Amino acid sequence: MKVLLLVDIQNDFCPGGNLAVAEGDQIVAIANQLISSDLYDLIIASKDWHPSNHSSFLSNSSTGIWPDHCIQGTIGAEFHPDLNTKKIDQIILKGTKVEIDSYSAFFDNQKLNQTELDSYLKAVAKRLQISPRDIEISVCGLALDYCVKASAIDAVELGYKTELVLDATRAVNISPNDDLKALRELKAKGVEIVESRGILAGIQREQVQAINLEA
Ligand code: VGL
Ligand code: ZN
Repeated sequence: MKVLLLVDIQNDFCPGGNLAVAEGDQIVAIANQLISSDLYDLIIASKDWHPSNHSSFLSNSSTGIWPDHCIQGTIGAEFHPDLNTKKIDQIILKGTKVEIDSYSAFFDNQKLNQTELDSYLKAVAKRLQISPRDIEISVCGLALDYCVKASAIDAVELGYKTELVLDATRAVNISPNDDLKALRELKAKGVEIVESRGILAGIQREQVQAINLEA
């Protein structure tokens, strides 16, 4: 079965937001194509969802490194307004604990706690009597060098077949080559790097064949 994981496609990570990622909004149209492709059995979206006193904020803590962002209930924490949210089956909130940050949609940064995502997917696998390896997760969203990377690495380490949709992600790039570093790390961990047109062409080919068979 195929799962689409949309990581943190929220206003604060898009141009104009409090932790804006360059061109972050340009992934929305691609994410929407994937969402409406009918290729996915399950569509899951994570939200960075911080309390206003979160320790990852420069404003709150000497160890904080980020501007205030994705504060629970604010516009900045909402999905980008153009994202097609109608087909999202499950929303995973992360970064909700004051003391600890959570880049991954699966675990916090110290792996002390997990979100409900892994147990949810494992329950689905059990119900379908398939192994985690038969669950294929396509990961896209923001930002490549933080939450997308962490989510994809956890996915592959938890035993899911995992791919990153390269044109449906953008990096913060605090250092110029953080995006390339992230891609290298993902590849080394066994995450496949793909483009949306390859994914979408797959279904187009299948549709063409089906039409030919009917003729
Ligand atoms: C993110 C930094 C802080 C992300 C979240 O979604 O990539 N990055 N919080
Ligand atoms: Zn955050």
